[in-house]
Amino acid sequence: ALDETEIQRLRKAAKAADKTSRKKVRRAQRSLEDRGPDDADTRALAEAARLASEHADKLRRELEAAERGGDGDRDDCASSSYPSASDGIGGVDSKGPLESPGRTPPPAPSPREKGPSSKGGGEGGKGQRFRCVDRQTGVDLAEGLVLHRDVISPEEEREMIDFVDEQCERGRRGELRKPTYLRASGDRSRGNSREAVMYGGFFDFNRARPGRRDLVPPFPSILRRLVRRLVDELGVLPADVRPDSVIINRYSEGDCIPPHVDHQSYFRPISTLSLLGEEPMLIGSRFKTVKACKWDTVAGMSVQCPRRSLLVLGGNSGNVAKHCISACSGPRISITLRKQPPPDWKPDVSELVSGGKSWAKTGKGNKHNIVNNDGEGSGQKRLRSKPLSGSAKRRKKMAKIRGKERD
Ligand SMILES: O=C(O)CCC(=O)C(=O)O
Repeated sequence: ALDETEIQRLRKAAKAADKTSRKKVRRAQRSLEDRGPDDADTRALAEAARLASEHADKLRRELEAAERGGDGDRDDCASSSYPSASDGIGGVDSKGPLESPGRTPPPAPSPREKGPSSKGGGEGGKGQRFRCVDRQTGVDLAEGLVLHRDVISPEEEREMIDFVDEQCERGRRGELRKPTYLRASGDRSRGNSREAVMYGGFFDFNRARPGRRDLVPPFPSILRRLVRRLVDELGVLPADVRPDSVIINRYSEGDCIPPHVDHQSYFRPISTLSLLGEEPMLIGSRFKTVKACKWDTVAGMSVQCPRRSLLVLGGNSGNVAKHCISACSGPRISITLRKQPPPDWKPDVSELVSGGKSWAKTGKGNKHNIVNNDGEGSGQKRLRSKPLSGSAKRRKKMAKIRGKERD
């Protein structure tokens, strides 16, 4: 295992390599736009970008292994670097000059995964892919995981941040129809003040599954534009899994989202766009809690989510592996896009029973640390036999009194 000084050195080197790699990718991308894919300079710059990106990935993996205490090969985890210059806005086709020779073949679609997109992204070969074989099960937890950098421009990111800030501000003032805006609160989320805004369909945090669609507003134009960009223009999300619901999470420093798998009724892939801050997402099958709001993978890997990048979780990464974000080092916004089950979808009866029971037993059925404050909003009876806390009892009593006064 490396000592702290060596880890520091590695951290610095990894950061510098990442910066260099991005610079080279940007130069290659500019050359691609200005001079075209067949130009000799473009090809040279693309090759330089590919090498720099490979080097940065290697250092990042070494750092991750060192930070985990030197047993980096506990699971067989790696990222295969795809040519980032062909990624994102203005990118070339995956068969273009920036193709990396040693890339891994695209994985076979999982049963829940819809067919390949013609332009790439989820299946077609663009973006950065990963591999992380759980030694115990032999399952590649990262199959179907793809990172696409720079899917929006810095200006577009600014516009989205302003939009989210405005919505959160309105939510805090109680101006958004409940339960569009939710904020983590109460015991279960101590130290976690993540805010969430939803469009297109309600996600019932208490039961960790989709709720009624009409409880929250449809996509505003800025999100419709985003979906058009990702599906129609870049093809990084498949057209037949066009997202129709979104949860925007606004994290402050120290906020987190615990390990969870998205409800099985959502179509895969799901995807998450990172804005404002760069944080790692942990993806794995077994986690250990280091302290409140901080996890480490026992079987899994950490994927850095740069600003303006889209992390696509399809295949095993969306269906089998759990994902989480440990306490953020600063503010971060994520826009998680999902295609909901059909409007007539109902949870399985077994899920209703066991979901309710397990929640009552463990008191932590809410994997996301956010408590619905929709009151009667969800239209579904709350499956809860856990004794109410003092403040909940008082709230219930006050609601009863108010109800009587209204009568
Ligand atoms: O913030 C993220 O990137 C992940 C969000 C997420 O996992 C969720 O909303 O379920």
